[in-house]
Amino acid sequence: MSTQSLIHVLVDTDVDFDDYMAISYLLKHHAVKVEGITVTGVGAVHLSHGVENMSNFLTLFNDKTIEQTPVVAGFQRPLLYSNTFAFETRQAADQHYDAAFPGKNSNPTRTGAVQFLRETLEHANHKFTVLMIGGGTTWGHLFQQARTDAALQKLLRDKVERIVMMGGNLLPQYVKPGAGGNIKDALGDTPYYTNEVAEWNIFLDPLGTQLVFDSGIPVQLVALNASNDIPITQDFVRQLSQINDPVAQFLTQVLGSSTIAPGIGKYLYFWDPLAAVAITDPRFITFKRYHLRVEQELNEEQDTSGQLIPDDANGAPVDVALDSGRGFVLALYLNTLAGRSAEATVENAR
Ligand SMILES: [Ca+2]
Repeated sequence: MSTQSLIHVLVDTDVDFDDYMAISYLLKHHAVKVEGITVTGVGAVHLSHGVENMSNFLTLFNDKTIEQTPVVAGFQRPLLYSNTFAFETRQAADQHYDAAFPGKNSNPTRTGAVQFLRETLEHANHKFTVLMIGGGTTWGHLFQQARTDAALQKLLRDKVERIVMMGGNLLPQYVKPGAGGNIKDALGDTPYYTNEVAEWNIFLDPLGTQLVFDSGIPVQLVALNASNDIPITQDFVRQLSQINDPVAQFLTQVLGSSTIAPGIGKYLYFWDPLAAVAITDPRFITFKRYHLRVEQELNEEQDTSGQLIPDDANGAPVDVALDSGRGFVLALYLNTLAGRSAEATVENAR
């Protein structure tokens, strides 16, 4: 691992509880440089809160360079429809799960994610890996613009090496074992959506994801099929809490908060942090190439919008994560949070 060259990452996040877990991993990893964080208001957090929370979150690392990582506002609404997370979920994210930041980040945040991303690609003399853990809206805008802007199209093809996106699920009719959707899981006893086949990141903006798939850039989709292998357990929270570090302590507070704690060992999984691990160590995850399209049609009675459909004739190539090595992933994650990413090799995890 020490021979691994630096991976330049651009993150797009909806600043949910597991986004903090994913971004912590990247910022703690010796082989990763996070070059910018765009925040989407299409997901857990509302946009203004998300930008402020992510900026202040960076003060936990006690590192001036990390504190200066650009934090940039994206969009308030999806490219298609207006589906949203439950109000309570969004409020908890806005209030950063009542976990305290050490201080206010004095570096100014920015607006205009599309312009920021374009400039960042233009000015860099290296390629980027993109981590999308908040749906496809922000980059979907960029790819949509590129359809009528040849210079932007070329810039994206030249400078973006690959996209790792947390999202989606392949249903049992397509693969064994399959993964069902997770829309109703988050809606309690009175679900206001009928959709049983989609995953939230794609459901919230099916067009955004379709634009990402059609971008021509290699996409690795960290789907529920793989994250279902790694529930977040009490044992994991206990191990995290034993790491004597402000970031690990912050994450422990988040996972212990009143809205998150009830799901530990029950319905919460290693979603976004698994996608972060896919950035540095994709070998812990089994990917299989599919040609996929995203169902765009909304039907309020029997909704399938956001469903991933394998379609060899009309689909775009996507490498879908079907399973993951739970022990390796958790060991690597915890070692990295403890500041030992360089030693956390496959050999040591055995
Ligand atoms: Ca997320």
